[in-house]
Amino acid sequence: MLKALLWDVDGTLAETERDGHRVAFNLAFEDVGVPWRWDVARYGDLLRVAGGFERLMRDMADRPGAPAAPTEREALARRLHARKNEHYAQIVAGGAMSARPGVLRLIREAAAAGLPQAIATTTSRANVLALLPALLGAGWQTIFSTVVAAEDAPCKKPDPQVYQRALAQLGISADEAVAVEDSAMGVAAAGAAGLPVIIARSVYFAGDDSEGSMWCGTDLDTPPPNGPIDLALLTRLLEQRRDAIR
Ligand code: XBP
Ligand code: MG
Repeated sequence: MLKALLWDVDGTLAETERDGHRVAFNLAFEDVGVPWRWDVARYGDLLRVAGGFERLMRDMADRPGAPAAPTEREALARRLHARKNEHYAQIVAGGAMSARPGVLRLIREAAAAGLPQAIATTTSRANVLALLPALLGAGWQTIFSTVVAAEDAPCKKPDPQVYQRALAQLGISADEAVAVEDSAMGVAAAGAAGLPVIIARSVYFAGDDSEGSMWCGTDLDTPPPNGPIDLALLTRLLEQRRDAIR
């Protein structure tokens, strides 16, 4: 029986990477007075590194203009990351982000059915607290009983820690839940925690393979016969997965 849905945030709920974090990083570069900008393609390459701070450090490793001393480099990355998050909160509060197809429908269907739902993300709690009310209104906290973010699970995806901690808080075993992800890195994290996972591929991960997932589509509103993803289909997918394992 399906007992919970665990939601990834960035790329899954909304196209926050391309239209939120990336734009906010560029505003932070401008604020701090460095001439760097991340275009859509460059940011896509950097997304192979989980975590905004880690992404900055990775980018600086290739930049001749970046500070040479490790302590200075890290201090600059911390400053840029903090500015980025301020801009991100403003962008999101301004209504620039909308939920991806089918996301609000499935969240509401699960809430109406009394199914527990959790957030399991590599981004910070502050970024979750900025995005969720913008997408779902003030009532989002009654829908998501569990929020596990970067501060709670410092080992970032593809490490399974964030999913393991969410499952522990929900008090259920992995095969009773489904994770909703957008990227292969997220699928790896959920899979390593033993969770059945579906993928609604975001723009940056359109080319990722679907290995390890029990369903993969461009979004949750994928038309029949493969979609749309609703609780009835999720329950069927779980049963099929169990039969295949037996
Ligand atoms: C996405 C991430 C995050 C965000 C930026 O996590 O990898 O690093 O890109 O957020 P998920 P921070 O898909 O698990 O939601 O700057 O807070 O890292
Ligand atoms: Mg994601």
